[in-house]
Amino acid sequence: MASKLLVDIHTHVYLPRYASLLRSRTSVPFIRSSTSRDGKLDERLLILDHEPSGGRPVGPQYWDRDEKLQFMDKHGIDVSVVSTANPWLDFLPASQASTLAKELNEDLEQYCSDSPILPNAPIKRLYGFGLLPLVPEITTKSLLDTVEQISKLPHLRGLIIGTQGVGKGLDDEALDPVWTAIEAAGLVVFIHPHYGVDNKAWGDKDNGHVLPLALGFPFETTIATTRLILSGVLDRFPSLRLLLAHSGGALPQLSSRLASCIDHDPVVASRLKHDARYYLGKLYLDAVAYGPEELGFASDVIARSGRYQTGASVTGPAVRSLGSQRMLFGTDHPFFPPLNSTEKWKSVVENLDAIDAVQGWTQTDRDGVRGGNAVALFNLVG
Ligand code: 5CU
Repeated sequence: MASKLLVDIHTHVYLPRYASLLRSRTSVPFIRSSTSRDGKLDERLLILDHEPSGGRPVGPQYWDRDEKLQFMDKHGIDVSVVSTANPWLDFLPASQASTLAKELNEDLEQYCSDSPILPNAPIKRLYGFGLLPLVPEITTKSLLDTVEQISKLPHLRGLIIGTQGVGKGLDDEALDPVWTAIEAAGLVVFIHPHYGVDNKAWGDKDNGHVLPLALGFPFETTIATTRLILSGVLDRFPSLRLLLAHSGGALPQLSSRLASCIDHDPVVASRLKHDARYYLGKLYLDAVAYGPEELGFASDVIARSGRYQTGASVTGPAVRSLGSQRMLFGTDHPFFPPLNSTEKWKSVVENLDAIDAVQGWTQTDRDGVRGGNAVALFNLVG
């Protein structure tokens, strides 16, 4: 039964405590509240730089658990592994981030543990990724205490992190004790973007949020993960389980170029234990790519990395199947709501259709990407 579940591993929440914090602020990130002439509360979310037209409408779908469950029911999603949405605690001073991380982890545990049990499987409908207070000047002790807290909360199966680390990115050696603790606890690390790349790259035309979200977000993940690989994190922590948002951004497309640049660079050539493509095969990617060709390509790249792990070349139809085992369905809810009222969200339907249409994936592979891989990765057995 469990292998046929539809599991959404990329789905966000602003827990009520976090939404209250955003309401109490007047600069990004914040929620701006006003009352319209007919007396209705109008709330707008401003989390990115240059939010167009005074922010985006937000409502209970961002914080209310019943709304999450209704969204899941509408789209046939059995289980969601929910994470706090960006920008997490990045903008807070260390002491506040430390306290709030602990509180939000408890809140998320409650959010999940009070959720219904699936009718035909002894598992809950909601699990979660906890938060670490990854901000400058935080103590290592605070980070380690929070990893320990998350590992003891039964419905939290991983943690979500941005790309900043404690201010110097994910290739900062100061994070080594944290990777050690996460690896030992067996928690999945979901790497998610928020900052994009330098806004100057987007030019002067008003393209709304298209460029920062379509390109900036995935490029940020690509750069952060590449830096992490280059710094040898995956050599020092070979059992670390990293899940990349948006199918790893441009990393699958660029991994052979990366390998070649490393081979030709006197500073880096001897630093890593393996060819760069080896590390691709250690990653997990969400299947939030919206197209079957992109999913197929990413799965090929991941499978091909087996060649660099075992020396054996993987060929034929088995390649795609192998790669599919590291890809997991996601929706990005509550972001990307439909602009016009529709029964189902296009962003969800497209991602599901893409999984169905990847050439060379068998039904078993599709079932894995839809949920079986998540059941295994997050140990969703009860
Ligand atoms: O639309 C957006 O701004 C976002 C966001 O901020 N975070 C995310 O995960 N998806 C879309």
